[in-house]
Amino acid sequence: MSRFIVLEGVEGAGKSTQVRLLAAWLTAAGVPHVCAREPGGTPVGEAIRGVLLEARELDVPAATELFLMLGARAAFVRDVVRPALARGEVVIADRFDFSTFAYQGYGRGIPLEDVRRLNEVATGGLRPDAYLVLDVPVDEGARRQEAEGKAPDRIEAAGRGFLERVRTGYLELTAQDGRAHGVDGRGEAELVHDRVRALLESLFPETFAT
Ligand code: T5A
Repeated sequence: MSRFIVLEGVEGAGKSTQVRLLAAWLTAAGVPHVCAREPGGTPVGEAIRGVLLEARELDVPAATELFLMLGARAAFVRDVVRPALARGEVVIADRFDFSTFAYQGYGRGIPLEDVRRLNEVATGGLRPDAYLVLDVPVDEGARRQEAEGKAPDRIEAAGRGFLERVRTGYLELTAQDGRAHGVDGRGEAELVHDRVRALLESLFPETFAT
């Protein structure tokens, strides 16, 4: 049965790692699925990603950042998410609209009601079945990225205060939304995977119970 599952969290929380582990589990279980990241997931989305993240020299106003994120999302919803759900597949997304609420809303300070309203235009009202919000302290995420040797992208380079606001945003968004579930992102990746799996099995047994 089709499901739209989103992994969210601060930088280095382990989203991409958990998407990979989930995909391997679904493949082994014979569950048809697609995985994609945001911003990105489509040719136009990946082009927007290049502007948003890699062009560190650009002075990008917060509203421009918001509109570009949403521009990428509109293509992602139309070309990746809706077709996969229509085929009866599971969609695993590495970030979706909680990222916009947390980064452009809480982080950049754009009023949340404006972000939500504009996001609605990009998604056409499509909502995930569940958000799994991986939580790690900002320092832990930064340590992991450093260990990986990954240079901070334009948004990560906004500084620690910004990332702390983003984390606070995630915690508040999770507490306010019945579809959002906090997952402790600390500990070995396999241990976090066990938590993610147990949660999905309890939420959607018809799709995820093996
Ligand atoms: N953005 C995005 C917005 O501002 N608004 C939006 O609307 C959207 C959609 C995207 C950027 O765009 C912003 C947010 C971001 O700044 P990104 O590269 O897609 O950038 O996202 P990042 O969070 O920066 O990606 P990371 O790869 O850094 O973080 P992940 O995916 O959370 O972490 P992951 O899995 O790659 O792991 C990072 C490192 O930690 C290790 C991994 O092996 C890797 O080396 N690791 C662990 N180490 C120890 N214990 C564990 N449990 C571990 N899990 C992973």
